[in-house]
Amino acid sequence: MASESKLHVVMFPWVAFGHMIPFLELSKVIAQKGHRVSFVSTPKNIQRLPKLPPNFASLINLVKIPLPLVPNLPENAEATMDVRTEDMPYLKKAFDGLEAGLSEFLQNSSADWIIYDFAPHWLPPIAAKLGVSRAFFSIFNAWFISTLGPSVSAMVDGSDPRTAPEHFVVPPEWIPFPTNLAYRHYEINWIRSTININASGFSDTYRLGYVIMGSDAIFIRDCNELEPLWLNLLEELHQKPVIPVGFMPPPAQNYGADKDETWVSIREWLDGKNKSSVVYVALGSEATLSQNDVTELALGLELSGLPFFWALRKPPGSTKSDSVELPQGFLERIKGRGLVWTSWAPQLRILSHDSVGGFLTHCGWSSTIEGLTLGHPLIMLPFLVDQGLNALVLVEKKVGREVQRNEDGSFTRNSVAETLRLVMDFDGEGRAYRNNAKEISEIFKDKNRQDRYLDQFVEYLENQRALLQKT
Ligand SMILES: *[C@@H]1O[C@H](CO)[C@@H](O)[C@H](O)[C@H]1NC(C)=O
Ligand SMILES: *[C@@H]1O[C@H](CO)[C@@H](O)[C@H](O)[C@H]1NC(C)=O
Ligand SMILES: CC(=O)N[C@H]1CO[C@H](CO)[C@@H](O)[C@@H]1O
Repeated sequence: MASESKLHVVMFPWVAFGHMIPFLELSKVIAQKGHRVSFVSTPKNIQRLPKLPPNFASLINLVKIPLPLVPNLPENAEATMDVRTEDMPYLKKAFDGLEAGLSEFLQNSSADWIIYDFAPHWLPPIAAKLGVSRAFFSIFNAWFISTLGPSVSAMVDGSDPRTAPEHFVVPPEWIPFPTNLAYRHYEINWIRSTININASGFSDTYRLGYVIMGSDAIFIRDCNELEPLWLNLLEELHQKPVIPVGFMPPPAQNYGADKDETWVSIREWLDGKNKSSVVYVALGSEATLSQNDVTELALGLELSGLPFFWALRKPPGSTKSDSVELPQGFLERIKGRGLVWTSWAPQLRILSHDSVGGFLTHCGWSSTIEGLTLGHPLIMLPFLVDQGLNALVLVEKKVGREVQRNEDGSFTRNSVAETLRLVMDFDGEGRAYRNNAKEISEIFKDKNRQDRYLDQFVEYLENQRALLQKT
């Protein structure tokens, strides 16, 4: 490619590792096609990113902009993993303070494109004034974004009665095709935290609506082979081109090094188990489980009689006084059969081990993609906004079962154990889930198809920019 047609693309993710990692993966895709990338975040976040392979080091410029201090935000907190759920609004407020630093950077960078996340509602007008093309990159799928509001103006305005939290218990009426996608009553508080204005001064839907409104395009981690109606709907609702980038299945190098000490000890444990017998249990890094949740989940795993590997990290920013405890005697009773792992766990490595045969997951979109890429049936236990909707779609696709919750949202050890047994059964229902998960994994791991999405995405960046520069 001629050097004058090289693009300079600026990437600006929200400060959560679940967002920064897919933004970084997308940066590599752009850089691989010979374009220049500036990846912008705060110093401590840049420092904690996985190391770039040497061939990318000169193509991806890691740009550090210091996070301003705001009252109530714990010292040194720069990412969601550093703060408790209730402190999240202060992190968003600090994030908004990156405006001055990023503007200065953009003024000086002669960027062609800036690709950003849902949070920086102030950014599109700044970029537009500088003549930089703009896109929102959604790490969430099309059904979640489409159900948040009938239009960008409704999302920004917030006064449309159809977008009041109570209305989300039935499928939104702006969805023109039959669907069962709606929040359960106990999930209303999850959606409330997305819709309500918070200490950051803006609701998440306001942020998202504004960001989409000011964008030239929406890039999204989704693809036509799974649920095509929602991608078309998203385009219609928001009147913006929607370009799916595919699932971006995790690359092999993310599986961790073979000789890595953590992995070696986990692998040895897994090697001692029968094929497809182990349940991998991980509920994501964002949800804060209550003491009751942890107790019932633990006792449910115990009751199931199944071998399990439980990646159980302390909730973000937790102190000794608010940390949760495993039931008394639990660790001794499950010794040999189950393993509770309290530090970082190489999820992809574990999921790809032969002994693992099922995934007890919160149904976050990234984890869902990882589980299904490896063809595992799912035991679903959602905890946050988009996760409940993901579970509904996955239940309909019969790739697993959701743990039944009571009306108040609590769940019991018995419902955990029963769901585990049904999904992990080698015969009957379990066999069907396993086969369906294997079948659907073909879409996720079809490298040609997924590469085609990424090629088309980069072509879009190139062609649109060329068009804009001509006019
Ligand atoms: C702008 O770019 C010039 C030349 O690369 C550099 O010397 C200057 O420090 C930059 N200013 C800012 C604010 O980044
Ligand atoms: C593996 O399966 C066999 C046959 O069902 C069983 O006897 C054995 O105890 C299992 N091994 C482990 C480690 O669970
Ligand atoms: C500081 C503040 O306003 N926090 C609120 C943010 O939103 C959640 C969910 O609606 C409330 O529970 C908090 O009190």
